[in-house]
Amino acid sequence: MNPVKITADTAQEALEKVQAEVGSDAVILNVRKLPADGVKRLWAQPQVEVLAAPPGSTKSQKEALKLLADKVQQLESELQERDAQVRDDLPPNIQEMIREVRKGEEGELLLPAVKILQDIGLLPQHVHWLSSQMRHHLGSTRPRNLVEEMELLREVLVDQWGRFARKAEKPGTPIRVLVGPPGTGKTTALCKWVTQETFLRQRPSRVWRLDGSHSNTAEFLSLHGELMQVPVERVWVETTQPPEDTLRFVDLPGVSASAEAVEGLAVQIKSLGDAELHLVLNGSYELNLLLQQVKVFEDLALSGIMITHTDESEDWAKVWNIALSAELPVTFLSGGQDIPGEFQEVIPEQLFDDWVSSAMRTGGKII
Ligand SMILES: Nc1nc2c(ncn2[C@@H]2O[C@H](COP(=O)(O)OP(=O)(O)OP(=O)(O)O)[C@@H](O)[C@H]2O)c(=O)[nH]1
Ligand SMILES: [Mg+2]
Repeated sequence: MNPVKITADTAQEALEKVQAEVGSDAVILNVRKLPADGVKRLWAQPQVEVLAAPPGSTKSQKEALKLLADKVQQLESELQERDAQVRDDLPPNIQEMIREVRKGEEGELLLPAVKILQDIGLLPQHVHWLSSQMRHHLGSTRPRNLVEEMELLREVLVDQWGRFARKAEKPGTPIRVLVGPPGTGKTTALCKWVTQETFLRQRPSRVWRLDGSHSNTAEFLSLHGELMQVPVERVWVETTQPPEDTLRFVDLPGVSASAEAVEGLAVQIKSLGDAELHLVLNGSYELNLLLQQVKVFEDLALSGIMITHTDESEDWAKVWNIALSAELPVTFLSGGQDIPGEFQEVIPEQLFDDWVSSAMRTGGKII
């Protein structure tokens, strides 16, 4: 039954009429004073108008409200779609401005732990990637505190590191070749590596000190080989290869970080057969320069990156930024000229802990 409008001279009379017409459990929807119209206004009292409905009809009102809410929602989403469409039609520079503003909004939504990594040197492009990874990992559950958030962040970064390592892994025992720009410490790192394999792991090794676009003058490598009783050859002969269990290392002179030089190097490396390539970078250089070098050398299908000169610069944010930008694991950190000296295999969990704790010690930015 639809609501009924009842008019009476007094409120009491109106209520009696409502009870008579709609029933004793009628629901009063509205009451208002109704002024008399025309000349009647001069003598007549204002009347009372009551809008009443039977109890069941309030349900249909609720339903109507729900329908209305649904309709509003539908209109809102239609408007949003139209908004996106309009944005797509905007000139590219305006679209870019909108994206910039949105980027700022995202920045404000960074999880506190991600914000900390940003403050201690993680590059913006990795901050954005990490934020979306964290959101994906978290779903609707949020860590209860900063420590839990940090633990999750560590897990996400370590997982990613593992993915890089698996992707770059070569089956069997490929030849280990150290490449990179001139003077970054390739031969020194190779000496340290061979020393560890020979003395710590007791594995037989053989080294090739080969010439490249210019001659390999690292006489100290041959001397070091003699000391360790590891053969160091000057010429690569495919037919006289050592037994399967022997580790094979190749030392090449540095090449400049240009596409042409790297192409020449690629041809030489191809002639060696199955090789695992490690790019050796001087960690005391500026991050931007190192990332440029990575860009040029990554055409070689690298397996990992070694960072030297950690005795001069201990910057763990730089190591993470290089690994995440190159999408490769940093395999070893080498510090100092002495052999065996400092030469450590990188464990990403440890690298994360060192990064955070060294930043806490220095109390701020470390880049
Ligand atoms: N302080 C410091 N010096 C290093 C380190 N690694 C190498 N060096 C020094 O840097 C110089 C060049 O080292 P090499 O190992 O010959 O460098 P390389 O990359 O083989 O050089 P090329 O073969 O000529 O491209 C030498 O004087 C080394 O003693 C390091 O980690 N720290
Ligand atoms: Mg060398």
